Amino acid sequence: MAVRNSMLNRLLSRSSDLGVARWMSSSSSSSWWKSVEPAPKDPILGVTEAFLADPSPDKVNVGVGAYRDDNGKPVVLDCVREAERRIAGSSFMEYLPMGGSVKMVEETLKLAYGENSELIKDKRIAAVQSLSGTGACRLFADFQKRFHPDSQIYIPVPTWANHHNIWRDAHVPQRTYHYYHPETKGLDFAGLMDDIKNAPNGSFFLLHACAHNPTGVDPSEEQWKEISYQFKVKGHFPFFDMAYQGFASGDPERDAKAIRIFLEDGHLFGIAQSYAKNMGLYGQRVGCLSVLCEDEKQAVAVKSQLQQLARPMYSNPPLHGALIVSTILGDADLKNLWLKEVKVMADRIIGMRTALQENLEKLRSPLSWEHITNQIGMFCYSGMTPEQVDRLTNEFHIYLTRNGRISMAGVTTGNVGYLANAIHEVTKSA
Ligand code: KET
Repeated sequence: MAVRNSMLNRLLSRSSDLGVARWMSSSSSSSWWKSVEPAPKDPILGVTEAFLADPSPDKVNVGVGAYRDDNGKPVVLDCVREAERRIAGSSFMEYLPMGGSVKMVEETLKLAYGENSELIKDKRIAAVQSLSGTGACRLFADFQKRFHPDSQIYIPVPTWANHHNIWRDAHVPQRTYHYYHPETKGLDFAGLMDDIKNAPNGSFFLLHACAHNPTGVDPSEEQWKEISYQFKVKGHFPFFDMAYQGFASGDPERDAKAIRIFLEDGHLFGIAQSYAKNMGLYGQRVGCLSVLCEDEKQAVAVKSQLQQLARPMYSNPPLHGALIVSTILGDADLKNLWLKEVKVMADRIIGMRTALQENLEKLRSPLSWEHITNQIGMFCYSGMTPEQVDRLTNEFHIYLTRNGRISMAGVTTGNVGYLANAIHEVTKSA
């Protein structure tokens, strides 16, 4: 018996040797990924990579939408520091449920749907903790594909570049709708309304809830009402990406206005929320995807399906950021401190808009820069061409995306003069 076993083993090991030899001769050892070309640089995060690699002491990063204080330093909010202090003793390291922290999700829904929302009480909202705003969008895109496999998504022109990647990777075909008017540097409201009307009934639309990225142009309250009305007529499904709640006006409640208008009109919709910007929790990857349903039964079903999408992707979301958020929002004093700190961030940005515009005017720029203060949120969509942006980077070490978007969060008292001068240099003969 022992002899037979050892013979069998020898045979087996020889046959696997032969298998390896055959594989090695048919394909050189480097062949597995031979067809893989380097991916193109990400238009936003690639800018940070280039900035970090530049040794110049003058360099300025106004690329990625990440808040900096007036010394150009990243900020950890005081409310976050205090929450960290309070949870420091916690030794809870277990998995969260697939849908994430129930407490965090509950508090997050109140921010979007309203503190005393009947919909929350009636349990009509299917909601799960997501990997920040990106993860919420992606989970929704996958959900859309699974349950409306033939649907498309209408995306504004322009939009956050990653929206295209997200719905592409979820295999949802993309259509676009008019949004920004390059001449007026404002909203192309007529074009937007036409596209809403001309889309097939029951289309999915991606809307930026506030502080549109990259344009900084939002519809007015009246315009939102008209948009909502037309969505109702057409039976479209609105999906709100709300990555900047609080960054438009300084008040998260005011920044939820568009959502509240759609709520009043009785829409069913989805929302992606993120704490990256408004709580400065960028790297914690904490956010929420919610889908408003007809009733509790539907919400239970939808939530279970969202969880089923999450399970094979990342199983369950991370704990720490969720704990920070629920600690802050679950405590009246900490929540008030957060609201004050959001306002400080938004106000600093608004101040920098004025400073940048005034500096350009002082330089007697032949162009109008009024749009810098008309636009809101983290970004200024400057109107500079990709070639002008290249000159800013190559000659002045100023880093921004090639669509001319300036992250106002990276502008400071110390660099605004340098930035204005460089912008003037590359645009004055335009
Ligand atoms: N939506 C929009 C509109 C958005 O601008 C961002 C981030 C996100 C979602 C995702 O953020 P998250 O960190 O996943 O919660 N925008 C900035 C950073 C990035 O590109 O990832 C940016 O535009 O610079």
